[in-house]
Amino acid sequence: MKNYTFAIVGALGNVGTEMRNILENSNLPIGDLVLMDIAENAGKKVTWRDNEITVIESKPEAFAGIDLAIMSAGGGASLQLSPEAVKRGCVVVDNSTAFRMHPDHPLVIPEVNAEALENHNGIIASPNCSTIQMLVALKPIHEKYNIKRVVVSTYQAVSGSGQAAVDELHQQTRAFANGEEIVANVYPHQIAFNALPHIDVFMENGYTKEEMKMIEETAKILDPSIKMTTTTVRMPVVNGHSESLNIETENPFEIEDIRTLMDNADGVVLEDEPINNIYPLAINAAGKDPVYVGRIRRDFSADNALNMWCVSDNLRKGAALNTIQIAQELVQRGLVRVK
Ligand code: 3JN
Repeated sequence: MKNYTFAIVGALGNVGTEMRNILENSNLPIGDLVLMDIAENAGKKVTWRDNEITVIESKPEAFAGIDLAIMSAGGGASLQLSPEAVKRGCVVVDNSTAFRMHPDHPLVIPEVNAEALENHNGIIASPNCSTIQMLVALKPIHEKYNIKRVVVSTYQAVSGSGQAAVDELHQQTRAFANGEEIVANVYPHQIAFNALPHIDVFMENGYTKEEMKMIEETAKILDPSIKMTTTTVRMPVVNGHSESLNIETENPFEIEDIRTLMDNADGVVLEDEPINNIYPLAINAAGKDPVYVGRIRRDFSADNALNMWCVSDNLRKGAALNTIQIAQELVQRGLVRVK
């Protein structure tokens, strides 16, 4: 098999670091790995598979000779750099909002809609972390029972806001324990010992942008006829997003069959023995690949309805791992080429 030159853009960020870790043990045919980041980080050295790699600045010319770039550099950088990369023959898998809702670019979760990759134009978008874990769990239920409506509440980890937020949670927790003043910089309020119903900016319709991302991305990836409402909440958890999903289907189901579906679903691990205190937990999901599902039970307040609890590492399946799985699909399907 041909060996490809890969690049990670945003290689020193939270997600870029996960990308490097995952690629270290992947079986992707990587000839060379190029690491790019902002100008201030150029020249830094990183060890990868026993080699020392010098980080270079992410700029248009840097993409010459690269076959596939996985990018987690933020929406602005991606908007500017991705078309330049494609011009130079590089396929881009992008983790930001920049191209997610653009009709020309596929938005892909390999377990859900890998076939959307077939007609890519050089740029493939990876969804928001909260969308990814939810749709990995919803896809098998939708296929068999036709989902009509979903009510979602998220409990999101601070790592979704970057390393500064992780540091702030630790700092505030220490300050609290020491009886010192608590200072909030990253969020508008204290995050330690609190829950903030506010992720990303507020929109005119009263939803946050994070909430609207989940709704719009679900329509593009799974089915625009699914009705959905969302509340996204930031929790004092370092890593691992949790979600409460209330699901109504068109067709009647046995709850035991939902459990079987989840047990057999691609990318899902069922953890559902409440009698033994076994259900998905963020602290157990952190550092792992699967989407964990549990607390599956009938919602007696509506016809054909159920509740479940869904947890995954937001930096792995929610970001780095999904982009790398997309890269794997592209390699397997012979799609590492720009038309
Ligand atoms: O807050 C979270 O838990 C998820 C954060 C997502 C995020 C944060 C900054 C920029 C995104 C995203 O992936 O939707 C972006 C972006 O893509 O622009």
